[in-house]
Amino acid sequence: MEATAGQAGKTKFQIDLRRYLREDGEDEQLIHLICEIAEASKYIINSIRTGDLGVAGTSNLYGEQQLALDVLSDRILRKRLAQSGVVSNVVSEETADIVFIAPHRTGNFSVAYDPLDGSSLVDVNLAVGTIVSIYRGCDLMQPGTKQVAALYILYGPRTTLVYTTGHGVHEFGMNQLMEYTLLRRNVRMEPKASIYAPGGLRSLYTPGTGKFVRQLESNGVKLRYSGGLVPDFNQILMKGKGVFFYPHLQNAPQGKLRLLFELNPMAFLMEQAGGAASNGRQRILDLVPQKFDERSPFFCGCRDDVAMAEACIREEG
Ligand code: AFP
Repeated sequence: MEATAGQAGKTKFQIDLRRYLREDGEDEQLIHLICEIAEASKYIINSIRTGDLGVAGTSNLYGEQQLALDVLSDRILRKRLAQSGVVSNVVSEETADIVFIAPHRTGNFSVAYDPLDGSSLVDVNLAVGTIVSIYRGCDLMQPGTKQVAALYILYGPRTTLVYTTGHGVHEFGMNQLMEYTLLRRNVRMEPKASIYAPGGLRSLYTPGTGKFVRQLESNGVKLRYSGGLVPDFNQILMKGKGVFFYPHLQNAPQGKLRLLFELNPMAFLMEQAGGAASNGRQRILDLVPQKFDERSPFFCGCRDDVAMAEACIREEG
């Protein structure tokens, strides 16, 4: 059945983000927060598409202070969260120190976010993303199991928003009116990978990770890696058959990726889609953070392959 254009170019089968959240019975304040983050992404898109790609602190030919895109994106998102009226505290990967918005306001949310993950890829026109983790209350040093929502926005050939509130994973696309409308509900992972995304230097892998990669390759699993966590993760999630890892390295036993801003939200999404997320020995979501910019090794994707990684690391480190 052909969808016909309804109000202002929106096809009558397009369900927008706010309506979908409402129909899913979400808390009104959480709906407001998620929609505010979606609104902020429109300004981030604009800064990516038109902004100077210079580094923070330089000035452009008009003498205006030039902001690096990640600094600009951080400001956009932080301002939106501060003005939302439902946020107590925020912490950003850009600053890694907590910003108290309204610490005594009860019944609110606290947000950890990476405003523009992979920002260095913009210069070479590769996809980047915003990653957001949402907790109820004021405490951001909780295990990932306490998240009430997680989402990312992927700025690629299309702009998409993928979220979970603990009731499955749902994908939205930005239409010509810059509204997010439903593309896929209940995205699900299959048990075995067909692609893998290996972060870090292969020469610095430990024997266990090296064994894991050899097993993937012997199973015919193909390498697909862009260097951007959000697009690499999204490819695995949307194809439903893959594993992403940024492992512990010989010179970096905790790997590179950050628990609060990157791993907890991605782990929540992956588990809600039926996949798994581990630090190589235990569930990411069970880790209790000790500091804001804590890092962790990360293996995430099809359950069977994450289990295989854990077995290799158990056997060979
Ligand atoms: P930046 O945000 O500093 O560009 O780093 C992006 C990232 O943290 C994540 O998006 C990638 O998965 C990872 O780095 C890639 O790191 P390598 O370039 O070391 O593989």
